[in-house]
Amino acid sequence: MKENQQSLLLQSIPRFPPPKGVKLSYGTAGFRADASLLESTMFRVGILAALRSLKTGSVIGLMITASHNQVSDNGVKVADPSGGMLTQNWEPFADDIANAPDPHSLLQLIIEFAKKEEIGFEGRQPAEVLLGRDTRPSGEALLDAAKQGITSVVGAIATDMGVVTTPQLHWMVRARNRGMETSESSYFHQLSSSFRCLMDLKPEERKNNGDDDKLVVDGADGVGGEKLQQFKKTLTGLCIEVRNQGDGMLNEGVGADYVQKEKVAPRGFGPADVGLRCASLDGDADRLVYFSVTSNENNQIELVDGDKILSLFALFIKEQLSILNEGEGEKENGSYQAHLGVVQTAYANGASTDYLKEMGLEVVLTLTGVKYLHEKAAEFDIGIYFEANGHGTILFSEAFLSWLEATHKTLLSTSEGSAKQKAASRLLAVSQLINQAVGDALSGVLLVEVILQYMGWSVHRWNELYHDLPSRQLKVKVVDRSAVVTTNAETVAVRPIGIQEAINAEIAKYPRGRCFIRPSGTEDVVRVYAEATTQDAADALASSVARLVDQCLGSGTA
Ligand code: G16
Repeated sequence: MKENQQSLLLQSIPRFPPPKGVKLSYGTAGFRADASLLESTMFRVGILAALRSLKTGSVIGLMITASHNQVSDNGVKVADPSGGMLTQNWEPFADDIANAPDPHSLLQLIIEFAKKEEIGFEGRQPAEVLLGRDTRPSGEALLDAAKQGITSVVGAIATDMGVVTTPQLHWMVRARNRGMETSESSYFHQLSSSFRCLMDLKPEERKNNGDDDKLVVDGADGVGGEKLQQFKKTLTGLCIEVRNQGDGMLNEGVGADYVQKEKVAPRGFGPADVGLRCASLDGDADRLVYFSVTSNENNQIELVDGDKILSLFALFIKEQLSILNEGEGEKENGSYQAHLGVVQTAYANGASTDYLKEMGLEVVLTLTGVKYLHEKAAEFDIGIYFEANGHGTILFSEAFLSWLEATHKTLLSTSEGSAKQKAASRLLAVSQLINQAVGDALSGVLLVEVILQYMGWSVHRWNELYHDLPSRQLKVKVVDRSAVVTTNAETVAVRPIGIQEAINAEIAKYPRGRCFIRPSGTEDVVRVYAEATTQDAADALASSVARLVDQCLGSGTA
């Protein structure tokens, strides 16, 4: 590293001292903590993002958000050149620099890492980082810290994309690195034109789904609500009412995380909405769940979670693939047996996994965190991944897309208007509509809506695909959540020693009981998930295991 680079870093590093006595870790989705603790982390992640840009010769993204967490928290996620999450190989470096205690040790870490990664500081192309933030009040100051980190790498450019959803920023990074327009209007244009294309390809006879025409969306009082309100004006063929657009407290009794975990309607929804088709976004609009209010009392809902969204998408894609493959021997551009697979986590409802397997699909389980699911889904020609919490998307391989484009072109000239040509058009439109970089609630809403119209289904019909096993999720505040260590895709706790045996003894009391614990990577808690044949049994199993965790690791009050 040249002297001018070292002295630039040495000038700026002391302006952002790390908070004392705090150990941060690049968890499930980047760094997350109380916003007051994060200035130095933002600055340091800014440096990391600029180094990643130099290393890859591409534009990198830095998103300031704490997604579903309370408004006083904030965080940062880094997007790699593909628009996906930061490569996991760099996470240990992120942890090291976030926790380096003084300017000298931080500089040393950067010098050594740059040497190990062979990062040239004098390349022809300067580093460039696209920055985005959600609506949290702490975002602006943290953005400034991140910019200062980026520009302490010689020549690096920090491009502020303003207040955006997390998936928008990931989309912009991907678009930019593919030589496409990165503006918000081009993002909206891509979504609305592919949505229109899918709407135009709806079978005539299936146009009425029996639901009220209107979709009511809970915007979590975050950036997603704001953006949807703006975007819906450009959409035709869909009537959307957005509530919780930002006047109330972010994520407080609203949002996909609240609706999915508590299984109740969010703030602003009530008896007048019974039976309506509703959806809820999370704080940075990378998660989506559907619901309908079922009862005037206690805000009860019928929840249609990420597992059901996955099932709906899988059904639709499978149907289009089988139309395309009809008529052996007369395939255009040679045959292509697309390898379709789905990816879930241990939180997936057991009934959903059974259903997907019955459909003949290959189902893979990974650790919690889209970075793991995304990686697995990318191994398929078409990989559909969803967490039960509503975070997911559909990935199309380049090889499959090239074949599909060529096939579509041939079909247009030989049999325009045929079922096969329409199926190819639909699949191409889905690959444009659904965010290829990361789970995206806005594009997810549009795809769900168009598939429901295609199937002629109401939200209730969709929910009837299979019946969820009753489940309950709880969180337990503990002294040190890293004391919980898991294996087998987080279904078995190997530490604290003996806790899994105690959990097994509880599970054995309930027919079809299933339960696991894992440390959260975004909140300072241990999560408990339980499933059983009745809601009372799932609740009882979750509570008894939460008590075990509390006795073992917490304050002993749960
Ligand atoms: C993030 C991750 C998700 C994960 C969720 C909860 O979501 O992107 O993959 O499921 O955190 O993680 P944990 O259980 O480790 O706290 P978001 O929407 O908060 O960014």
